[in-house]
Amino acid sequence: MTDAHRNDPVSLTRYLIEEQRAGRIGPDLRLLIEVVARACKRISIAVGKGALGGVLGDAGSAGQASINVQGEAQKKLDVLSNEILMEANAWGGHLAGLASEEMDHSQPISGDYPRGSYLLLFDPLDGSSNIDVNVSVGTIFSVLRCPEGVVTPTDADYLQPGTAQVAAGYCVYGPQTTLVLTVGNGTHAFTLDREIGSFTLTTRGMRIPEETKEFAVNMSNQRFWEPPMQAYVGDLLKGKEGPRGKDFNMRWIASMVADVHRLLTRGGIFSYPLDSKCAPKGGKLRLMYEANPMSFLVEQAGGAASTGRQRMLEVQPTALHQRVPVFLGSRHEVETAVKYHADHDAA
Ligand code: AHM
Ligand code: MG
Repeated sequence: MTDAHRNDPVSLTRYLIEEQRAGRIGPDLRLLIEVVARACKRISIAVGKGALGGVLGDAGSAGQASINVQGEAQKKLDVLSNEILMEANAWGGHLAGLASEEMDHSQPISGDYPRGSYLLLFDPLDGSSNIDVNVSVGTIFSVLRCPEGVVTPTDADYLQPGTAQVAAGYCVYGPQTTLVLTVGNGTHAFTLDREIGSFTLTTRGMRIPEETKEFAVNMSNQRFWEPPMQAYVGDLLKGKEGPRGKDFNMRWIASMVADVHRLLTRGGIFSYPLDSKCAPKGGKLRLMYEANPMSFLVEQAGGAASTGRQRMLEVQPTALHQRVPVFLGSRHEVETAVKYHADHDAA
């Protein structure tokens, strides 16, 4: 590269080509990420139109909201975002199958198209309770390898721990549309330049500060938490006068993508712990297309991610829509939360 071009803007395409030239990704993975990014642009446009696009409100017909496999009412934009991602990824030949928060089971790529060697999992529009009130929402995705020799993948082929991910990312639809991506070589942010319709690298190598004074949790669940979580947050709230010796600030957007984007930008701890309401399901957030991709991004930015009792990326999944407790963000703060759990369990 000549000096004249050293400071040129780096598009997502150029970033991916450079990763390919360096031997860190192959052409199929490059295509896969480009296709997901293109779908995110379409979702961003639909989200941005809001009421003008007729996309607000619940999906369903005759006054009956449609319900997804999780037992949650689907929004029109949940359904539309799922369709956009499904259609975009159907025909490129880079995937063997897809799985989504909005679909009961994974789907192999149709026999009408060539089948590739990757599996894509996604939450097409996370935080969808925020859509109608014009607060940031986002898409989360995770990429795995299809096991060797498998031609028509089933749900069981997706049950790989987070350490097996080859790429992960999210796209946040906020005041800016930002795609945050890792292919295992750092975590990088690309902002959508709406005038030219292209993602441009705006932060190379995001780093999460190890220490923080900010936490994110839904405090309304406090009385349902386990004792170690009660103790941990209780000590945060005691501030300077308490054992932590500093005052903490709290933020809760109720869109995991937006909350995680904040901690990747300026540090913090995000948690959705086990509580007595979600305990029968194992937690609130989904392991395979929420917790794992976010944990990969956070670890690649120098942070930590845990269930409170185990490194998130080492959890062996047992079901496609499995739920887990989540603690992720600034390394020392996550380690502190984990210690409260360990001390409680040891006692
Ligand atoms: P969703 O995938 O159905 O949108 O649910 C996940 C969301 C996360 O984005 C967010 O962190 C959490 O649910 C908010 O939960 P709560 O409404 O309990 O605060
Ligand atoms: Mg979600």
